[in-house]
Amino acid sequence: MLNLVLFGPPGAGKGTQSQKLIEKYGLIHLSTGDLLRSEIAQGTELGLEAKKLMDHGILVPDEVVIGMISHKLDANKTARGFIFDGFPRTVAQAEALDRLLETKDAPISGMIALEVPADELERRLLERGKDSGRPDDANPGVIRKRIKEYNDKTAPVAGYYKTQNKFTSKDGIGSVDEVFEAIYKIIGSWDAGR
Ligand code: B4P
Repeated sequence: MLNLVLFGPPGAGKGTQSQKLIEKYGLIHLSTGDLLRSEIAQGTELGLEAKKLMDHGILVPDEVVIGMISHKLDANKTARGFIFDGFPRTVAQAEALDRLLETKDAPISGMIALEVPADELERRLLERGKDSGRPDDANPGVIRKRIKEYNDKTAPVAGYYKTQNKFTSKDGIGSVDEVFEAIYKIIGSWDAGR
């Protein structure tokens, strides 16, 4: 089973690369951002609460996203593996994910972190905001808040996987295909080492 955590700041290319990885490996894509936006679109109570935070670039509470992921893991018991995109975003989420996967005897294979400088992140997200309809992509102040949330609360998650020897970092600058090729090689090196 391949269980990949795709990591990086907002706009690093996690969602973009996830689409290519799904095609290549037939994995189930679990994006907490997409799951939350689906709750918002359906107008659920969870979605309404999440929207208030997301529109300001603030992380939603750990228990909300952990509950969503747990539900999705249970609903996909026969999956070949998962891409975790935008999750875990805090150390508490990372610990909860390990506990959930322990019960399924299917640990995280590795984390790949995409490194992109803040000015390029802002440029990409504002560009996407022109037609994505996402309020959090349209406002430079909200984008900077998201990057600050990442630096304060999410960046320490890398250390969590480093202590487990599961962390690999990759430059996220370059064409989408060039970044994908590099990710593909990293995953291949895990297979070779096992
Ligand atoms: P997400 O939906 O996860 O949003 P994101 O980080 O902005 O997306 P992503 O990083 O995947 O975008 P990508 O680079 O692919 O989260 C949104 C919000 O939901 C959060 O702020 C938070 O409030 C909440 N949330 C989600 N998960 C949570 C959790 N676990 N805990 C708490 N709160 C949570 O794409 C960006 C743009 O860059 C695209 O337009 C793309 O075309 C472009 N791009 C990608 N690769 C490129 C490349 N190589 N070159 C040039 N452009 C590129």
